[in-house]
Amino acid sequence: MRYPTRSESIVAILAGITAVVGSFAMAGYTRSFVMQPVDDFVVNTTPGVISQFMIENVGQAAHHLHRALSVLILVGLFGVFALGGFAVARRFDTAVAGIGFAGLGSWALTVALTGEPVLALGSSVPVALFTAIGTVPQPIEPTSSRRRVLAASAGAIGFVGLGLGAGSLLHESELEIDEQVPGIEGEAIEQQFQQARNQELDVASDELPGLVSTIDNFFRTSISDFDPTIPSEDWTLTVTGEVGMDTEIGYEQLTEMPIEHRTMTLRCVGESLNGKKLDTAIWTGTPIRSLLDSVDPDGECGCVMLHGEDGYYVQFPVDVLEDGFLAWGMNGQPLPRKNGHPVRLLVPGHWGETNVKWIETIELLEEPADGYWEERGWEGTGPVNTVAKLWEEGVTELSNGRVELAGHAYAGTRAIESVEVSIDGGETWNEATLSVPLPDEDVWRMWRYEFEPADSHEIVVRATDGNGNLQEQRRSSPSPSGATGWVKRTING
Ligand SMILES: Nc1nc2c(c(=O)[nH]1)N[C@H]1C(S)=C(S)[C@@H](COP(=O)(O)O)O[C@H]1N2
Ligand SMILES: [Mo]
Repeated sequence: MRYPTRSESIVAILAGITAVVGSFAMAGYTRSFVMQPVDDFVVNTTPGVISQFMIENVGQAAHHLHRALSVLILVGLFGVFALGGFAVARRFDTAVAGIGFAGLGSWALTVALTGEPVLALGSSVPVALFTAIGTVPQPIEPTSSRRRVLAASAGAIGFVGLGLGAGSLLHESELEIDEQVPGIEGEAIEQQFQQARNQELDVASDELPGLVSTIDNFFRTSISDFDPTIPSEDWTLTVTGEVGMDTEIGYEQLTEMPIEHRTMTLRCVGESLNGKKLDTAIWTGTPIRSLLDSVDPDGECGCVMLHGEDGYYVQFPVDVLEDGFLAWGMNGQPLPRKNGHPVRLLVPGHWGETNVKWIETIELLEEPADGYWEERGWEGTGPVNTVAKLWEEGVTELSNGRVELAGHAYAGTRAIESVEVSIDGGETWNEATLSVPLPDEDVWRMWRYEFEPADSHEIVVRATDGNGNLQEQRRSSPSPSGATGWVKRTING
């Protein structure tokens, strides 16, 4: 054995890069892309303390870090196959053996990772090609060796450009949802939209969401960067575990059940106090209760583990699940992929993590067990904390010189009773105007307050829930069980 030469190393890296791009060209940014299992592995094996730190301090940019690391790992793995190919070619003195080794090896690796034998050609062909480039007999003159590396680099750059283009263009339509979905149109949902529009507070800012968030703006929290693509005809929900016999329901059966539209708010336990992982949509679906008829809720622990097709799982009491809702429509559209297409669970009043997307299994448990986030130190399966938000876009200087403050407040099924605003750092408090509550049991309300500014103001907002409990004043971080404290914002007059 000898160390690879510098030009061999460069060609191997190029092989690695083009292999990842080739897989992307074949699969797009789907769960068949070779990056998915590696990225999920990186994310899932990151210790809880680190992911908690990243979620709270780095935020969205942290995603670029794990993506970059995943690509790096893959470039390394495929590169090693190319280097192995060079070694095999030397050992047996034939390029074909080396090319075969590198090509077959990287094909097998890709199939093992993705389970897609045909799409795996996307990564293995480039590795074989670059191994071929690297195994043609070394020219005697160093300049021509350099020229070869240059040509390989130019080829790789061209390949990367084409591959990235193909990957994003060719698979665009696969990622779109082109399905007829029962019950999402009609009078009932129109009326619900109309009511939400009518009851929205009239605020000066047009950036501030109304009572219903748009699908594009609705936050997304998912353990995987890669949303599952599940055609609704392939979807089933299985109830299993301590239930005697497993039951299974398909999409058609589900959507034949009584259809309801529910306006519901979701909030992620991981968001900062004044964060934006709080949104509301009008969901179309059916209550889950009748599906659980055959289930004995008084089993040993009275708890269930729910599983999503992306490998996500969360555990909470059956009693809580019984009030749940299975949704296949969102704002009059088929449920989008990012929000759980074709079917997700919605649990009234509980933290976002209980609302399993791409739901596939309900497992009745003998004993309680930790869900995905609980294994990582969170305690986010209970009812949400009360919060009144004052986002950046909620502060507007009006043309008459007054300042308008507006925002949203949420307390799950306890509902919002009142919102108070202080413009003097909490010395004195004023009642904000609230939007008329929507009839649904788990929705936010909008609030608005206007004042005459003088110098600078420390604004503080706080909500009281329907039980008469004031929002917790003590500040705490999102982990483990949701941020507490009152939102403050300084305004310079
Ligand atoms: N299958 C699955 N369901 C999931 C998650 C996930 O990663 N996978 N994330 C949960 C979390 S932590 C939250 S806050 C909500 C977010 O729902 P949204 O992405 O539709 O806003 O989905 C929950 N359901
Ligand atoms: Mo969450």
